Amino acid sequence: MDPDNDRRTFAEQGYIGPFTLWEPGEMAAWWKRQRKVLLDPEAGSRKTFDNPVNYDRHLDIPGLGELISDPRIVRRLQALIGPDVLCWRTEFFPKNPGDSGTGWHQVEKYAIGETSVGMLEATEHSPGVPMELTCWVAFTEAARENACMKVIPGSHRQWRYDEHAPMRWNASARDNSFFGYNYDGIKIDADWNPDEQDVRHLEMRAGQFFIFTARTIHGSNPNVGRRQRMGFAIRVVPTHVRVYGGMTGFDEFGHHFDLERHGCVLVGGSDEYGLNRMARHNAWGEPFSTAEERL
Ligand SMILES: O=C(O)CCC(=O)C(=O)O
Ligand SMILES: [Fe+2]
Repeated sequence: MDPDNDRRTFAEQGYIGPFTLWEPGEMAAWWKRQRKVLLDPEAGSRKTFDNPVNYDRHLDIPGLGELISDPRIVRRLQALIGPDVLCWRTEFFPKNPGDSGTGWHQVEKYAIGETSVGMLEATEHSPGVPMELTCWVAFTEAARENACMKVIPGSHRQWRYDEHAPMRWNASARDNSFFGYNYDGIKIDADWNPDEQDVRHLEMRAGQFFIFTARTIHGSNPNVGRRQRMGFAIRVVPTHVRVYGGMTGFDEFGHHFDLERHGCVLVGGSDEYGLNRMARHNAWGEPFSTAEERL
């Protein structure tokens, strides 16, 4: 791994990777074990959110809590946003055969949902350094026919969508939608459409990951194949970012998410800012560790 090279590539494209974390067989065995816990009602009862989309299961599923501070992931995140890294959210992204793709979208402060208030607020600004990153891990293979991710390299430099414009959730919206949110309606220039020749399809084997800023316009292909695709997004910020500032909950996907038990996990470095409520151990009382502590 060459941090300078990662930074150069990221500056140009708005993402880096894919990289290999595990070989497909290893990932398949690991994911099988995690899925068992995911489906276990006892683990479910320890969930931080009462939520239909399985946000933040790293807070109660030990294997996911370990994954988020895997040094091979965290060192790459640190190359792009500095040594002190908080995981503020994880999300599962399943696509079953027949599911539509995820429509193109672009965000940074995560003002998604019924409000136009961002969930993230940077307290410092350094040119060229993003205030958020996502590491998207392929828990299964994600090929062209089964909903691999797609990006527009370099699109992080220009806003094409106004993430602060309010959007209504529509459960039955499918095409061009982000799980019921239609970003087409919040395009800054309604006539702008991505050029197919600028699109990069990121096919990944099970066990690979890529890292991007959500400012890079991204989405995924429909699943016209026969196998489920499962992605897992690890969302991180540098410690100077305030997460869910002043919010006690939020409404998304027709659901109310109560933040009472939410905490950020330090996955690298240290937190000199103390801006955020922290989760120091998982729902079973086991401590989280940073990438450095694991090396
Ligand atoms: O997995 C997908 O289809 C969408 C993922 C996504 O938009 C994200 O991770 O921000
Ligand atoms: Fe996204």
